[in-house]
Amino acid sequence: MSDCIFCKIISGEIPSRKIFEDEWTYAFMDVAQDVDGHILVVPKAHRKNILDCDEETLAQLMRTVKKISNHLTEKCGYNGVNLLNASDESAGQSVPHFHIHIIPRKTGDGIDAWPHFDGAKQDAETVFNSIKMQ
Ligand code: DGP
Repeated sequence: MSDCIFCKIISGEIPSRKIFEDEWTYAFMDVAQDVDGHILVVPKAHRKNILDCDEETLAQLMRTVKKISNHLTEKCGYNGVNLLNASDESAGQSVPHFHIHIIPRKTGDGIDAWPHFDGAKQDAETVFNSIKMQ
């Protein structure tokens, strides 16, 4: 997509710190500098988020996420990762090109990468009945 920041990063029109690239996917350092090693993994094909992403593209994206996660833990001294994604503006997505955030983690690093919720507003049974699939 011509006006998409991440499409421009993939094509090289906007520079990036590339971590990995294959036929399907591109991974690069997030510009935020909010935590050490913050990486974004994106499909080369423009998809907005998980909701419009076809299964093959999604499978390739997650394959790269795993490859990088294993690289971080096996070669770079990290113990684990947080994987984060916002799909839709309602969920906080700010760049409308599908991306998985990888946050590399070390035991005892003190990083708080888990969202803090305010508590459920409805009882669990009501919500369960409205969202169950079968
Ligand atoms: P999200 O809020 O989940 O849609 O995350 C979007 C991320 O994209 C955010 O952490 C900052 C990052 N980002 C935005 N513009 C650029 C850019 O031009 N270059 C890089 N490397 N990252 C960007």
